[in-house]
Amino acid sequence: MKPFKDDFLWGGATAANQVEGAYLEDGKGISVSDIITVGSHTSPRIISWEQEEEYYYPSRNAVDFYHHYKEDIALFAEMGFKAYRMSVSWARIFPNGDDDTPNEKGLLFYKDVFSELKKYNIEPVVTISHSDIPLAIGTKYDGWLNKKVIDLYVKYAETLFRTFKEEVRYWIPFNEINDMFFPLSALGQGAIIDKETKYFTNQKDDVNKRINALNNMMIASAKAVAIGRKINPDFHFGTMICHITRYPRTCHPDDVLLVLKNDLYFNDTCADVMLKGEYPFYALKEFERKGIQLELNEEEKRILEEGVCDYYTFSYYQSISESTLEFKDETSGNIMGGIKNPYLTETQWNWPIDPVGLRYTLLKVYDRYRVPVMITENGIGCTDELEADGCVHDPYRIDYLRNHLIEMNKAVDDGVDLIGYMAWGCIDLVSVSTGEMKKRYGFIYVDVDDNGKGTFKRYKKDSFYWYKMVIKANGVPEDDTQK
Ligand code: BGP
Repeated sequence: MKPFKDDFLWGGATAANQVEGAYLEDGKGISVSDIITVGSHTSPRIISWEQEEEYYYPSRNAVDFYHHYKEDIALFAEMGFKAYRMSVSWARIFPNGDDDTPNEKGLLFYKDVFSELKKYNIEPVVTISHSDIPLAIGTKYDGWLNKKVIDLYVKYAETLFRTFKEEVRYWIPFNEINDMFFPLSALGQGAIIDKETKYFTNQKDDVNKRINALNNMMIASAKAVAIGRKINPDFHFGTMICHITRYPRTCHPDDVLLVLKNDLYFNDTCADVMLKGEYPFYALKEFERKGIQLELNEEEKRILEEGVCDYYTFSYYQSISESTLEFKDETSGNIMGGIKNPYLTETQWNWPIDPVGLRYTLLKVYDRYRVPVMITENGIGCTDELEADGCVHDPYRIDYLRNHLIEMNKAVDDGVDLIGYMAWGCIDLVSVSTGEMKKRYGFIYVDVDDNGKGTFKRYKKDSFYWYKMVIKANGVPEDDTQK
């Protein structure tokens, strides 16, 4: 493998609601993620509007990063991380979303996290909103449906920009903003509350509301970007797209067309708006066909044009196959599944494993946008076994990562300007789709189970040593079997 750029940002990624815990500590308000129960691969998570005590709410404790951050960051540093992608919990800074002044203790926590990262020269890559909205924004304002929330977000973002002007250079306004194309994200991302919805994975849906909420999020992002650039011209702002790489299941022209249209609509609409500054024609047409009335005035169009991002980031877990023809076998996946692809294997959670799809995606997005690209999520969720001697042997994770890094390297050789790679869930964390702990992504094992029971002690997995070696070599070495 050819080495990556000298300043390549090797690192890992997490999100506040999946690692921090301490959900009411030091003045934090309740977030939407705090009312969603644990589920499993086969039983859906419940949105518990009354917050019944018999349920377990995994985000409330998560892996207690709030009290372990020094130890965790020291472990990231031991692996040689150059960057750490994390998110700020909005409700830690503005507990109700609309408070007059920010919660100083919340700001102090992140100040401490950033100074700990600085100690080890780890560059923070900060997501401003990663499925972690104060619940009050949902109950009081109807979430992102309400244009007043644009100003609440901008105030929150501006508070972060001013407070952490020196500490943070890389910002991501929203995690996987295009998830809003899927009903699953109405509550978690959009804070759209419908009390008739019980199951997180089966939300009562109104596409018109969801797309307008998304529109407001993109306006808020553009406003924040423009303000941020004035505060510090060295800030970088990245779109963050959940890229569901799609293949036609057959070469029937109808299948090829279906995939092209879905790729444009679901994968490219938001990045087009956030990097090119206007809605693409194909999305406007699709909104019209779906009967969506987009509330976007001339002033807001100008805001979108002025607040464009400057780098492209995306999550990549798998590809899916689609067809207009009947196929019975299905697979699962991040946000959505597809038809089984006979050329691919799958994870325990039935997500297809497709390293070549990562190279394909990198080529596609770089060709389309011609801005630096960062992979901000990639990884495999598996059950791990903690042995009596404190070891975790996870060759399956090493295989997944190795194969993806090899393809990523080929994409760089193809000419893609790739600036960083953040392995998702570099420390075990709560799964979004199932709420489980046993769906583990980390290089670091955390001893806590699906019901929050355990010592919360950290253990290094075999993949910890492997990733350390990869970072040191600035790529996967020829013989990567040595510790
Ligand atoms: C992405 C989210 C992450 C993360 C990941 C893995 O969509 O941005 O927060 O959770 O998916 O998904 P899961 O947790 O369901 O395994």
